[in-house]
Amino acid sequence: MVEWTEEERKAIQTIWGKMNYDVVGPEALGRVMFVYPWTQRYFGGFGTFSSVESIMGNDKVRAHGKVVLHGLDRAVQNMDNIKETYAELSVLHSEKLHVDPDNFRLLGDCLTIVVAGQLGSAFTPEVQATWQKFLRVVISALQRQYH
Ligand code: HNI
Repeated sequence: MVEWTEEERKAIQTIWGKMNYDVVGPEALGRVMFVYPWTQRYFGGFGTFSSVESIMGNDKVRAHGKVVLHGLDRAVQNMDNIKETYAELSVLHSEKLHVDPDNFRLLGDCLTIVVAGQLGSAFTPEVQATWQKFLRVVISALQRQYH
């Protein structure tokens, strides 16, 4: 089981307390789809993506970005049991959606960039270290079904 110090728990709560879902979710999903275009294939039903604007401004992409970010609320609320918390989502992404598991890391990187931009100087090295640990645990839980 992953151990969390009180400081780490506080850092995650602080980041989450400041989370702007309407900006961070859409911006991170849009970026992953633009920067790593092969990820667009999973969202064929969302429309045609011909330019950065057509991705970042797509209502379905924006809405789904918020869904994904709210999906992370579950990890924040269950920090001691992230693996079990994501058991079902891991099955969904592997067996139904067939998402390549490496894409979780790419989305994590885009989330980090957007969160860092939002938090500015509050995204200290210590806060980043905790954030990256949190993401690692989430990603490994989502990848569990693939092993
Ligand atoms: Ni993901 C659906 C959470 C990464 C492609 N995804 C969901 C749902 C949640 C979710 C929640 C809604 C499930 C439901 O309807 O029951 N996804 C997450 C989280 C991460 C993640 C927490 C990582 C941090 N998903 C990814 C990645 C891809 C991805 C990296 C592909 C590149 N997800 C999808 C697709 C769907 C989806 C596709 C279905 C979308 C739809 O509505 O058709």
